[in-house]
Amino acid sequence: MNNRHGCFITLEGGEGVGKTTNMAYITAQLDQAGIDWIRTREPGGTPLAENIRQLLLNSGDEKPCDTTELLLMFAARAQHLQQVILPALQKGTWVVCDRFTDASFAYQGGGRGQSEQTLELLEQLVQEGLQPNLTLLLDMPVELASQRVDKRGEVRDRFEQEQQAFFQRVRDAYLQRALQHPLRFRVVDASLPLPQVQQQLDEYLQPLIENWHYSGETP
Ligand code: Z5A
Repeated sequence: MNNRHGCFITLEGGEGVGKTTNMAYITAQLDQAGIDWIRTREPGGTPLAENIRQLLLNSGDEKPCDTTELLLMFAARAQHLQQVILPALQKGTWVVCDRFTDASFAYQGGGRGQSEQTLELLEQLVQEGLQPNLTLLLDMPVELASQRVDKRGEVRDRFEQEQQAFFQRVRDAYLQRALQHPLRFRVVDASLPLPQVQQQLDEYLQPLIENWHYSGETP
């Protein structure tokens, strides 16, 4: 039984920046390093939270108002934290999560205009101070990311149907978050070919892995 807490890694970025694609690369690196990990996502990660995800992404005729959307995001997060993330970290398992609270600051804050104070209040209520050890922000111009989503050819969900100006505000809010939290955030140029994106991910991931192996400390 491991008596150390696992590391909590989050992947962030606008639509189509390559979070799903690169998640597999990150977990392969953890496998290579002999680290136990789970992969999860937000909104979602438990049966209840996945139901909330469905309400959020495909709400049908009744569109949630902005406050409903915000509260549902944090309701799903509270469940996900209690049921999945915290138990895993406490067992010494690393958690790699596709989006977390920075997405709420970017989408509900930057995108929809919810105030930073409201977001911070909910963050404190739900997380009680817990923060990721490392947040990898995949960043690229909005237009290029949108072209990648188009190429994928899937039906667009409620968020993906937003206009370019919305995604530009989301991108700006993410970059602002990275400036506000320089110790935790690493910004990755996601517009580059995949091998070069993964080279950057390695640069940020390996120190965390080495630190875990050699010092026995979670930074
Ligand atoms: N949301 C929110 O509002 N508030 C919150 O608090 C949270 C979430 C947690 C669902 O998220 C929505 O919830 C999200 C924000 C909101 N909506 N949006 N937009 P999601 O993560 O499930 O949905 P998503 O952001 O739309 O993810 P995605 O569309 O699956 O994109 P991705 O995972 O970042 O990209 P990908 O599928 O890995 O890559 C896109 C395509 O590009 C694909 O065909 C790849 O093969 C290709 N690709 C990837 N990397 C490259 C490189 N380097 N070169 C060339 N092509 C590449």
